[in-house]
Order: sequence, then structure tokens, then C-alpha cells
Amino acid sequence: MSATSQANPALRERNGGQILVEQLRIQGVRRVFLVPGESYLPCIDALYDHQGAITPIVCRQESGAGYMAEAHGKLTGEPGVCFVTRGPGATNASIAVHTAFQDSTPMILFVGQVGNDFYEREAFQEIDYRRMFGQMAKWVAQIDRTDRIPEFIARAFAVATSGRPGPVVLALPEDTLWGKATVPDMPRYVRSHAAPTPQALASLASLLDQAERPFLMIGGSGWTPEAQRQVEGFAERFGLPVGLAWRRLECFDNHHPNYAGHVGWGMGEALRARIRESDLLIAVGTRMGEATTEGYTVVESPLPRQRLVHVYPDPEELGRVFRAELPIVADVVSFAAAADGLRPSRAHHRATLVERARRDYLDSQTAQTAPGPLNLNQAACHVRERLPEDACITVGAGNYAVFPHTYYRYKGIGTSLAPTVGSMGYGLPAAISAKLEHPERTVVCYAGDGCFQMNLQELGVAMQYRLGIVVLVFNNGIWGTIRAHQEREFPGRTIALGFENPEFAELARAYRGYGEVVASDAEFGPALDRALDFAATHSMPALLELRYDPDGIAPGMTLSGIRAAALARQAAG
Ligand SMILES: Cc1ncc(C[n+]2csc(CCOP(=O)(O)OP(=O)(O)O)c2C)c(N)n1
Repeated sequence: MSATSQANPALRERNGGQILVEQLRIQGVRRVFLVPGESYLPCIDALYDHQGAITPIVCRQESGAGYMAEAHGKLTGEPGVCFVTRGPGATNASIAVHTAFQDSTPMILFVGQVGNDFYEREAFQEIDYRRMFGQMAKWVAQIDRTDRIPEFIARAFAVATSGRPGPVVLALPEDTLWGKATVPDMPRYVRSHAAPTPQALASLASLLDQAERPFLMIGGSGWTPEAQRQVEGFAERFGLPVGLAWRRLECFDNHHPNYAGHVGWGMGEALRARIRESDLLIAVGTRMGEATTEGYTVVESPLPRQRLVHVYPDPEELGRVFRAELPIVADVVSFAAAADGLRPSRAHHRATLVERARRDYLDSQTAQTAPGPLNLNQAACHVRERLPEDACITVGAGNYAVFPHTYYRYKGIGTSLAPTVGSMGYGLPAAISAKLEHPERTVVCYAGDGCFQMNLQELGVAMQYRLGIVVLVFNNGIWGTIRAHQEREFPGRTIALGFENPEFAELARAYRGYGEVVASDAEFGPALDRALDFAATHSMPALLELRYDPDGIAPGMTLSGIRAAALARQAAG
């Protein structure tokens, strides 16, 4: 060993796996989600030397592992880290990469790769990850030299967290991992920020002075409790009703008197009209995607009818879909800090605007009726009253998710994990990730019977790591959302959307958890108490299977009603 390498312990010879894992530790990684594979064995071996600092969470399927890492990114703002094997592991994990991309979540996926001695022969499980992940990752690279691992990892952290956050995929050829190098580590990455200019803030203040019906729309990622408080103050001072972009329910306290509701598919007419008719729309952190804008109708593309102030961390997004009168390149933290210093230059009379918006929101939270003895609207209201304020609610995709999204009141970062991309199977892995990160919090996963069965194998992870999560499975025996679409477009021609279900409560018991079937309103409250109590005292999963009339497909909506309306439309020609 040379004198230099003795002075700097990092400068000893290490294999690629050791360099990589030590670099992760320097970057502050505390937990990695993985399904093991022989293609990245040196990384697994290197974890042996970092026990206590980096916990490997051994998952059952790569989509579960990937979703957990993505949820970790949402919860902490730091990249969630996932390791999967080459080929089949990577393809299984791809759903989480796509989720992280559309949801703008920092995440790093490490994938094994064939050695450079075999590449381009379609060797065993070989895929070109640059092409495979090209459209759904912020950056895809292959580390072809052992001595460049620190450089690539440092860059991966910077890329995943900068501007609009997103996923990075790094492929790890076998020779890179087994090879040895004497190379210094890179220091921990430093996060960059984009802040609004004084001119932009002055223009914003002037637009606010002129506006009569402004609306503040909040979304995206990167929010902190401090930024949320600052934006609350901004909304209060300027008399702004606040809406949350589609499934970004954790970005603003729903209890706040300025909060006006969840913007996007299925929103009430009052909220829709309020945004459409606003004379100044300030969108902060959100891309205002298809779901949020209800197919670019509430905010029209390319030229919105509202005067638009669009605050976004990535300049390439500004002007891409919407022409803003005032585009501002800023991340949410920097914008919130700057907005904290803004004061109205003249009195405004928007208190009634805010009060009316709030009243409409609260009205929308009165439980609607539903067919059958178990009314999910009432159950969702009960959950709202029963859970502590800092509880985390997770969902995947399906109409069942509309119940918590309509009736629950979320209170800031970490209280909602919901894929804006609408990918099924997310709720359970996300709940596991949330409970790992916040063991003291109550975590409740809402899952459709279809959604749950996409990743139910991860119950094994909840069991293994003693995670007292509560899972509510919505058993209607159909892929309900698609059935609703079917009835709307092809009324009465029901096919290919039903399934026979297992006994979910028994499944939970097989995983040494608690399981109970609930089939009526009267049963729901006591059963929820028992599930919460079991999860808290045994640190094991508890599951309630909710059997309900499939006709009650969403708040205020029945399948029979959708069918009748579609048939009437057809009859009218
Ligand atoms: C991974 C994935 N596959 C398919 C879909 C299309 N999809 C959206 S909702 C849905 C049905 C969900 O069924 P379930 O979980 O039982 O909930 P329900 O709609 O019945 O409430 C399907 C198949 C999707 N969004 N994601």
C-alpha cells in the first residue's frame, strides 16, 4: 500500500461493489430496497460491511421494491434507492421508474448488467438500458469503469434531485462490480436551488393587485413544512383560495381556511368553475397535467383563458404546454421563501372569495348515499375522524381511491402517498415504505381488490420487518374503474372485468397479521378500531376486507346510473 493510500483510507483498493456501497453511505443513504440477483452480487456482499448504517429491505418482487424506493423519495425528498437484477428484474421494476418520472420523484435504480466482454451478443438477460428506460428516466447510464463509480453516483444524486426531480437508472456491468480500483470517494452532493428574481416577484405582486378572482394551485414535489407554512401565509395575506393538483394532497394543509379542494378528474362543479373563471391563476410546482386540468379544459393548452403565473423548477416545462403571462423558474422551497416576503400594496376584498371556496369544499365532504349495507362514503368520513392528524394514507389506482381523496383531510408532507401516474399496486409497497420511515405514525393503505392483488406478496415484507400497517381492501369483485368506463362507452356489454377473490382476511392471517371482513356500516367503526389496535400493539399488518355493493362505484355515482345515462344518450341518437 502506498503512503498516500495509508493517509486516506478511501484510497485503498476496493472492488466495484464496495466502492458503490461506500459511496451510497457518503450520500446519506440509510435504506435500500432490493430483490437480489447474481448479476450484482458484489453490491450485496458490500452491504455486509455497512450493517447498522444501511438497511437492506428484502422485497418479494421488483415492482414492490421499486415502488417502495419511489415512496421513500416522496417521503424524504432524497432519492429512494433500489437494486434489481438485470433483464427480468429491470423489467419488473420499470413501473416504479415510470411512476417516479411522471410523479417527479427522486429515485435511483441500480440494475445489474452483463459484462463488457459479452455485451451486444444478447447475452443472458441482456438489455440496453439506455434504450429501455430512455423515455422514462431523467438519466440512464452504464458505469463501464470501476474507477468512475464515485463520479457516476454523485452525479446520479445531483440529477435525481435537481430541477424537476426524477429517476436515474445506472446499469452495473459485472466487470465493473468485480473489478478493482484505487479511487477516492466523492463528497456528498449539494442540492442546487432556482429562485425567483426580484423583477419576477414585483410582476407577481402587481398581477395580484389587479386580480379580482385569483386562484393558487399547488403541486409537484420538493415541499417542506417550512415552505408550506410560508405559502399558507402568502395565501392568507393575498386572499387566495388554494387548490391541490391531482393527487398532490400532501402539499397544503387541507384544514387550512384557504384550502378549496382537490383539482382534477372528478372535482365538483363549484371548484371547476372557480378555476376556469379565475382571472389570475398562480400555479406553483405543478406541471398542470392532463388529470389536473381535466384534459386541458380547466386550464386550456396552449393558451389559457386565465392570466397565468407558472412557477416551476425546470425552464423547459415553462411554455411547453401552457403559455404563461409570467413564467418563473423556481423550485417550491425558493418560491415559498420569496413569497413570504411579499405584502399586498393595497387592500383587497377577497375574504368572501376564500370563505365561499372553503364552504364549497366542506360541503363536498358530506357523506353521500350509496347502495347496500356498507356505505364507503360514510366509512371514509369515519376514517377522517378516527385517524391522528399525522397519519399516512396510501393508495394505488382505482375508483376506491376517490373515497379517501374526497373525504379525508390531509395535513402536510408524509400524510398522502398517491401515484399521480395512476399505477396500480402502489398502495401496499408505499405503506411499507412509510412505516419504515415513520414507525411512530399510523399508516393506512387503501387498496382495491384488483390493486391489492398486483403487489400483495409484499405483505411478506410487512411481516418480516414487523410493520404495523393497516390495509383496507375494497372488495367489489371487479376492475371497477374500467367497468365504469365500459358502461359509459358500451352500456350493458359487460365482459372481461370480473374476478373471483380469495379470502383476503385469511391471507392476512397467513402472513401472521390480523384479518376481518366488514360488510355493513355498523361493523366498520369497531373493526377499524380492532385493526388499528392490532397493528399498533403487535407491529404486524392488519387487514379489513370491505365487502360492498359494486354498484356504488364512486362518491355519488352508481354503475347502473352510468349505464342508464349512456343508454339514454344512445336512444337519443
Ligand atoms: C398497472 C396498471 N394496470 C392497469 C391499469 C388500468 N386500471 C386503472 S383502474 C383499474 C381497475 C382497478 O380495480 P380495483 O383495484 O379493483 O379498484 P376499483 O376500480 O374496482 O375501485 C385498472 C385495471 C392501471 N392504471 N395500472
